[in-house]
Amino acid sequence: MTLLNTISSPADLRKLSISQLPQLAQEIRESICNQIAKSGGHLAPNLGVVELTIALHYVFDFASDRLLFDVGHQCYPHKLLTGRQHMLAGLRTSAGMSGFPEPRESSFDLFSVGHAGTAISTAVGMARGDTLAGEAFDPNNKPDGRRVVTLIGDASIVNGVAMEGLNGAGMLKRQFLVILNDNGMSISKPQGALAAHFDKFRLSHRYSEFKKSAKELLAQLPGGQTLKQACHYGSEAFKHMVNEGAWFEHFGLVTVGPIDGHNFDELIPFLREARNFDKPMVLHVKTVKGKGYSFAEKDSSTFHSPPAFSAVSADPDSASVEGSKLENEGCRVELKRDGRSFTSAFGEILVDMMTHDPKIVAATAAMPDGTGISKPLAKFPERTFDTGICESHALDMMSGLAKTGFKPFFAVYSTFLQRAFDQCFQESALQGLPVRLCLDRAGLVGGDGAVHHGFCDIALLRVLPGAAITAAIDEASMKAALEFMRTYETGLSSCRWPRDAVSSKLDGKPCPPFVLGKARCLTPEFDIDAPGNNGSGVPDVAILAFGTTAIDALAAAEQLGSSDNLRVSVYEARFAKPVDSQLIGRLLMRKVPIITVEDHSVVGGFGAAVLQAAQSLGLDASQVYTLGLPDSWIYQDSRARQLAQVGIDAPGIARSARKAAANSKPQIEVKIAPATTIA
Ligand SMILES: Cc1ncc(C[n+]2csc(CCOP(=O)(O)OP(=O)(O)O)c2C)c(N)n1
Repeated sequence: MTLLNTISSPADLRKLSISQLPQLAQEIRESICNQIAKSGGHLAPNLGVVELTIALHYVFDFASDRLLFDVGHQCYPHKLLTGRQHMLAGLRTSAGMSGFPEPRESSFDLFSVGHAGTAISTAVGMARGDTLAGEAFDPNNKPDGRRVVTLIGDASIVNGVAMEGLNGAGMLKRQFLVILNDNGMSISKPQGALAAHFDKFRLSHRYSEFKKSAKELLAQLPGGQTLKQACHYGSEAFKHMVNEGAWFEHFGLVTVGPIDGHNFDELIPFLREARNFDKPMVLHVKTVKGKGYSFAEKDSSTFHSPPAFSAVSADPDSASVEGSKLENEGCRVELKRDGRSFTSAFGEILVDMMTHDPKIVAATAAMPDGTGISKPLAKFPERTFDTGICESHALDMMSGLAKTGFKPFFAVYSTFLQRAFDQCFQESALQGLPVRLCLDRAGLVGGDGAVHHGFCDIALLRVLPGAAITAAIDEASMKAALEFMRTYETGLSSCRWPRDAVSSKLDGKPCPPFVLGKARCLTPEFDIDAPGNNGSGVPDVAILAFGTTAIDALAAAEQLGSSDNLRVSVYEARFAKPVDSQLIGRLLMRKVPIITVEDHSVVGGFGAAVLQAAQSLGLDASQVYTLGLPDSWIYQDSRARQLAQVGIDAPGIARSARKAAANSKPQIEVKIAPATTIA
């Protein structure tokens, strides 16, 4: 029986002695490491906060106190301590635990989160709520009242939303603890002036002196004395513990530390004092990202959120060393990857474009590897920018670059573009400035689940006058779309692609250039626009697919052709704005039912645009069927299972096409209007 097995709630943890906690930390690390090796998941961030999380649950009672995680990718130890060990084996699948805080799983998780910067503000809200409800901790009147703690990383705290949170936190007149988990890393190297400031601070003598003397200083505190009392009495100990002049003090937050986040003998006494401090405070904790697993410590970027991996012996003759420890001398780690990703293809295409066009500039907001921008960053460092977790700033900066005549490409996950929507509207679209958005992880993202799906970028961008919204279906079409965007100078443009491998299905087939508002037929035998096609090639159903669902639609069409003898035409829609109204008009006038498919919400997406086009053409919009993400949340699972769940994989599209063909009105002879007469 391990110590971890004895813990079904934090109350069990508090029965352990402090001297048992290092062993518990070791067991938690091993469980997490072994699981992530099988399923993938956030490794380095979780290994770095094991002691900190144990100490927090040891000192606070989060059955009543409030614990809010920022980003939330470091919540695995918390989940293991709050009754969810049995869910670890199903990590990031529908059968197990989400990789982010998830209130559906446990009342110990207060918000579903995955976007950086939010925790301080939600914590301020809960602190204010608890105070209004008379439930807040008050040293004199309610010593058992609720405390509020928020845990945020050094790269997330520079985010504008976090700054707004700090600005609000400094106004609180009650206990409020912000723990700054400073590991000196974002996913890759943190960016910006504040990161440089933290960096200097870490290396200062003050820190090491402080570390040496922290225990001694604590010992000087008279027994049972709180920080507040210490402050009041102005003891020497407190003066040393408080980092006077710290940056956060300007927000009105007392700043303490930094302290060693892996040392229980420091953490627990500090947290006990902080627990009773009745003013807003930042406790600066220094941790090592990936702590305890040498591969992750040495390369915390790769091991931030690796896919499944195995540790194999460097000596090919010896057996695999996969096992509980995952770490034997001389072994190396192999990550399990599935083929060439869109991300990788994008990085190479952009480097090529930048080589030929010196006006192109590129940016990422803290995701150089995740978006493929690390390639241009290495080749063209003077024209490629990493803004840190500052999406709004990045978009505005790109608008500024566009204003000075450059051609900005901003690579961002679809889900994080949401942070910069206002800037898309005002600084780019309204000015007619051509900022190009390269949207990675658009659509269902798999294991990261609801907090990361790129489900609404089309809906957001469609409302912006002048925007050109495209999607890629494979590497060739990505290249063509990006080239179109390079020359689209009149407004904002975007191209989206999923977290997936690029398909090779159309390799070797010519990929025509993107022309504004024009779809491409992928099934020439049933192309309604084919010259001389006056009936024989008219399909039973047309599938207009936006993005990679076109590849699945092709598979569905092939299947329906052989199993049901149905003639299905498939179009790579290419543009969600403007949609190909002429094509829509010609199909509907011939009574060909249209199925739209997109890896995006059906609300406000590509299908909605097709419906609107049909309606404004005065045609029968009831023959347009929209497939996409339903108006409900999709939780963590593999991307393939998520696509099947919502019916936009090949079998799902085939089912819908069969139904649409069965429902369609009998074909009647109609006079086809020449394409040019359709508005
Ligand atoms: C708004 C937003 N942009 C980007 C990300 C992607 N992201 C996830 S974790 C992370 C780095 C966070 O660094 P830090 O806060 O220091 O925590 P650590 O991972 O080092 O523990 C980034 C950029 C995000 N979650 N939210």
